[in-house]
Amino acid sequence: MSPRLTGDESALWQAAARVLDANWTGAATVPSPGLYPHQWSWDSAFVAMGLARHSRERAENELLSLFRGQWADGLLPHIVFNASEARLAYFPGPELWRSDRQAAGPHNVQTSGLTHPPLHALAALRLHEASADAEHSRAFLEHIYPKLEAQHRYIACSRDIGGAGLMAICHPWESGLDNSPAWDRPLGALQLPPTGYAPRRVPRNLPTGEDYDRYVWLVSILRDSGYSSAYLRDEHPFAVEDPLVNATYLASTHALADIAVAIGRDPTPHREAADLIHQALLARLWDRDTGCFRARDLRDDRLLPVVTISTFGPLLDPELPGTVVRNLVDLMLSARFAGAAGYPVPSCDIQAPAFDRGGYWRGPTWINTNWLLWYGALGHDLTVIADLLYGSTLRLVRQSGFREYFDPFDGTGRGSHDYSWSAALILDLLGARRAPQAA
Ligand code: 2M8
Repeated sequence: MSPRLTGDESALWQAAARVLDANWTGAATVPSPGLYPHQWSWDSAFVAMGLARHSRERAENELLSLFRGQWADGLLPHIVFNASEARLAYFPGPELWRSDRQAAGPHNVQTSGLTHPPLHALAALRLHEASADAEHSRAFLEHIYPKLEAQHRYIACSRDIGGAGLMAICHPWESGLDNSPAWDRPLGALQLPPTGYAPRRVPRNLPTGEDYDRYVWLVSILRDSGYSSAYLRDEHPFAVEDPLVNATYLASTHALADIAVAIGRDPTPHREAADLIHQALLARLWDRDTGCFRARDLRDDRLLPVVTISTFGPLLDPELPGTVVRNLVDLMLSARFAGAAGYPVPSCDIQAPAFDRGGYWRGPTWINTNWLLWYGALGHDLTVIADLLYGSTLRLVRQSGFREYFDPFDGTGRGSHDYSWSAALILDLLGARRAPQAA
């Protein structure tokens, strides 16, 4: 394979790098300047992986800026607010979360009180793998390792609500797949008091109204508990184990073990934790009857009915049994997903009643989920699947630009323009095949 980019790939590379340069605030990268003007957690993990191939220094700063918001108990918040942005630039802003009034909240920065899929150890490891300066890279790993360990300790201590080793999310926003139809049932079961919690008009298009009331109410009761782990475990009405979230948790736990090896620490505790997550994914979220992974609602101990893009997350598990891998590949290629979508992979089963080709996380194709499946497929030597995902992802941005999400049938771009993770992950995809080194 040629180490050089083709002319067309170079143009794409430069366009992606321009998006990241424009979205850089001096300390971190905003997902999109108009719609999301602060720092989001899993966005920054994806962005750091792209920056690793463009500007190594910024890649490190991206992660360190995010960890400035880490709470004393290890919680890595899903939003770190940029104080220089207008108070109303994004709803909900710091006033909903009140992190500055929490004993464990960080001192110099305001944050949300939820977390996000924990991809950060994997991002740190990929920075290391893409680095040309081994000594500098190891020093960075030494610096970030305790922060990553604290993040994973928080998840193990406060989010293993089901008691089997998996991470529970306590709000749809924690999944990153905010409006996924998978959450319709647990959200619908909430008994909201008769008050409107969210403004009727939020400064964005989707989702609005009733969804937002439920989202904001969930935050307010969590905040009123003081973000207490005991409250989360025993009382909070939304607690779900999601396959994609747990697959990122597993991939990052393996990455923590690899980082430990790289800096001369003992990887054993992380390998043991990874084994527990691997076992629990299969025991609790694999639905043998229908051959797919589903999210489990911990409040009624049932698997949720809708099959979404999350079902493919466990491809990130290097030890996933061959029969399970084959089931997932068949499902991915079937008319429920890639087989009927010109621009795979749709974020929801096309044949599900809730599928909506333009609905936020309810059907469109996203670059980050394509990237996760591509990365997982490579781990299982599924080169045909990896090539399909690589090609269809590049085709989306060539046709429609670095949009937030895309129509899975005709590739039309939707949501914000110049979206950071869409650009960053294109750099990573191109770089993985024909890497120019980061500056
Ligand atoms: C979306 O989530 C935020 C809430 O956190 C929102 O809807 O306002 C999701 O797409 C999420 O995955 C993403 O991290 C965030 C910023 O890009 O936007």
